[in-house]
Amino acid sequence: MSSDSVQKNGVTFECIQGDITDQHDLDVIVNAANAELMPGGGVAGAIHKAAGPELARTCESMAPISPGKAVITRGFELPNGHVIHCLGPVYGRDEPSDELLADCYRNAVQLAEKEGLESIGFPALSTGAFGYPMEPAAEVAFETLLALSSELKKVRLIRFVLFKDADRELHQRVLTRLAG
Ligand code: AR6
Repeated sequence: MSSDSVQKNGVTFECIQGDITDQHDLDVIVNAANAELMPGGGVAGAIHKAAGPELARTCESMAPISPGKAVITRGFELPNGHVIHCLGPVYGRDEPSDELLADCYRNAVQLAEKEGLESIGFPALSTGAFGYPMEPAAEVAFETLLALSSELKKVRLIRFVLFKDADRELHQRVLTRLAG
């Protein structure tokens, strides 16, 4: 466990620097998907590449999804049993963007909870190609998940996996402030 982890209502929150496709100890990872649930770039490209072509075939029948929504599939060749695909808001286009981003985090964790999964990994949804500024996005993410933590019975670990160390530091700072 990271020394920087935060406990809230029996749920551990942690922020690490790393690659979302390389989280071998997590039951489920979250994809920053596009509406068509197809590979694309960024997180979605990396997840589809690691999962293999069966993931896109499975996703085909579930698409399209709208901003704020989440759907679950198997993980195929990923080290994780499942993937939850979320469509984040495009910043400046899908409004209200903060509520739609909060919906993503809430829907993803509730889906994990419903499936009885204990550990979940998130990338910073919408903060890449979709242009959502990192700090307000982190505030929405942690406000939503910290508030939801008292309702969780199965999910015990929520990990944020940030590509850049500066993004990990920012998330850690926001998490510590909001959890305090
Ligand atoms: N692991 C962890 N974080 C990553 C990784 C990775 N392997 N790769 C990128 N990031 P994005 P979005 C970070 O663009 O903004 C795609 O093309 C990245 O630095 O993946 O929700 C889809 O097809 C950024 O901070 O997701 C969609 O069309 C964050 O993850 C669209 O982009 C999210 O970046 C979705 O855009």
